[in-house]
Amino acid sequence: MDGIIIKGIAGFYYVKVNEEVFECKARGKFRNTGESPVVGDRVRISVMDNMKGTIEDIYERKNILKRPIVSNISKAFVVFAVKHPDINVDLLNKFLIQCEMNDIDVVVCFNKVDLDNDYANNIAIEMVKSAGYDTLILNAKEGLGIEEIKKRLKDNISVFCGPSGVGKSTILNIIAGYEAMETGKISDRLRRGKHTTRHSELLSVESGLVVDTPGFSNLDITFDEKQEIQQYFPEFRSFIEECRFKGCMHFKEPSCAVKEAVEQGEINENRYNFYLRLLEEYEKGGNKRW
Ligand SMILES: Nc1nc2c(ncn2[C@@H]2O[C@H](COP(=O)(O)OP(=O)(O)OP(=O)(O)O)[C@@H](O)[C@H]2O)c(=O)[nH]1
Ligand SMILES: [Mg+2]
Ligand SMILES: [Zn+2]
Repeated sequence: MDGIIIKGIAGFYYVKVNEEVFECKARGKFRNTGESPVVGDRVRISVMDNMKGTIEDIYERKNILKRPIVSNISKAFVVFAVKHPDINVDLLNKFLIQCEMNDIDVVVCFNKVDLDNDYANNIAIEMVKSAGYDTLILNAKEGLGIEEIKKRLKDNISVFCGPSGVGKSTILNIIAGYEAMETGKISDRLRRGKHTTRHSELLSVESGLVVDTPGFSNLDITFDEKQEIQQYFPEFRSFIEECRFKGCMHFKEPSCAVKEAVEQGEINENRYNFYLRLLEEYEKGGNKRW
């Protein structure tokens, strides 16, 4: 039978097959190959009795995220609050880059609009929309935007990510219909340490699977080569072909269609400046880390 690992605790893997969950051990061969099953893996299992089984094979992964370790993510809900905490635009851009690198579909959620009457003029929202990302406005406390999230969960393995305190777990609990995740004060007080010590679990919601993550205040991203960076800016794509020079880095080259698009306001300036900073950091850092 084929299924998906939704939880792993102390050497046991819980594998969902249709609506049933089997408690499985991994075959010894995985220990030898160093390939260990992770949450999100699509696996082939053999079943004994009592809903117990053995993982025989792990199918090839589409991607694998490190924090938390989850594979085969198809959609990311990148959640920020318009206020409390304020938006860290660099961090938001880093989340977007990370999703592009892993071939993950992005939905950017701006939560807590009840705290800011002027959110319509928020430059971060404007920036994300202009880059072409699916963007949702939320007030999780009042349930605003929740239906839009539900629609997007269907048939995906999704991840909720973003800084601490923006409302990720609050949103997930509303969708799950029960307190699947702890929220608020406790989570705020203990911050990151709290979730990282716990196992991650895929929750079944709206005919999809979803995993909550602890809030990150920073992300490490590394690039293998400089030319790669521009690929992670989807709004550059249609212009890149128009640049005069093949291999244009859209920096100082003449007749660069990307730079022209920035001047014309067709590419958001903050995004372009962020791109330039990535280039600069890449060239500086011998370890290609920023
Ligand atoms: N005003 C307002 N507060 C909200 C809204 N959504 C969530 N909150 C509050 O924000 C606080 C943090 O919410 P959580 O859901 O715990 O945030 P989180 O993103 O899961 O945080 P971490 O688990 O630390 O990463 C809680 O006190 C929530 O009640 C909203 O739409 N408006
Ligand atoms: Mg949380
Ligand atoms: Zn160019």
